[in-house]
Amino acid sequence: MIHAFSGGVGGAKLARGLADVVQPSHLTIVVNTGDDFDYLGLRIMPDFDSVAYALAGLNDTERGWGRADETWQCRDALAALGVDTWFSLGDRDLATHLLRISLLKGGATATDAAAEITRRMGIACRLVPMTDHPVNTMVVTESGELSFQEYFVRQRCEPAVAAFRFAGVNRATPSAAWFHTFKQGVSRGLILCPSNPFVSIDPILSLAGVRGLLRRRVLPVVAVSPLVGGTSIKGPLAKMLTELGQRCDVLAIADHYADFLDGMVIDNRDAEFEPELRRRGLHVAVCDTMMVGREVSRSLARVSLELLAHCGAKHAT
Ligand code: FO1
Repeated sequence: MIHAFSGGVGGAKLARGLADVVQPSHLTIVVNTGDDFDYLGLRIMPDFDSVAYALAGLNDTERGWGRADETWQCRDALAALGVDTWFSLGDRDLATHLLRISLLKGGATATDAAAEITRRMGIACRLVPMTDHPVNTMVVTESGELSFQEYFVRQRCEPAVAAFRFAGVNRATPSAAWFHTFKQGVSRGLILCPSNPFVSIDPILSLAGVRGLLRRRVLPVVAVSPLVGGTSIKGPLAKMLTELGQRCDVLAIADHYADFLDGMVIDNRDAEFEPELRRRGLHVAVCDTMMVGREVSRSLARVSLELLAHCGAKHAT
């Protein structure tokens, strides 16, 4: 079994590559739920849905979130009724939210609902929310604390960030749907998708027992850098690093995971950092990480898996 931790957009692209090259029964993708929130009576799980749509081939590749061939009639009709539609739900996307809320209202957990939705979408690998407990990523900014979607969508990531908090994480446990195989030593390794370390991967690492387990070095861990040429392709990572007073390069990512990381995949444009990463004891692969199409996603998945196997072999010796 291979495990991958993922956020939304960037993670979804690698997830699709992994799903193309790993036997489905051997792949578990664990998705951040810190971005999830309730909107118009629906339970929105943006990162989960971004990965699910990508795996099912339903995603809008241009926008990065939501479904392809989307229409917005419901949103526009809501706006005409005077509803503040700061968060756009497309008509096709709504089908997912309606199905999810009906399952949840019927007593399903988030994991149960995810299993049902992925089954109906024809997704063969295991795609699971990190936890069934409520965890809300809060962004501490100069103008106060904001919920993640308030920060990300309503305020377009404009406020400068000072810190992050995962409200509820102390009462949250990882979902058994993935943590059981993870902690039993069944996993051949963990791939950290090229997602934002602060708001996409850290919520998963903060769940009870996860980071502690990784620190015991029970399985190899490879991170695919979310930075390319010292900047983030999409999303606010580069801005966040700067605002937090950190360096904005692949070394910052390596530092972030330093207590358990074995290897890193970096882009050709960051090759100058390879010697320093190796000096820090990491195994490194350098390749094209800009997943502009399915073939690049696949080849990045292959490179990540090879590096993971290499790290695993070193672990064993
Ligand atoms: N992102 C936006 O920038 N604006 C939106 O209106 C928006 C709506 C939306 C609806 C469903 C969904 O699954 C995702 C949506 N996203 C939207 C993306 C999402 O909020 C973020 O990309 C993630 O939370 C960050 O990983």
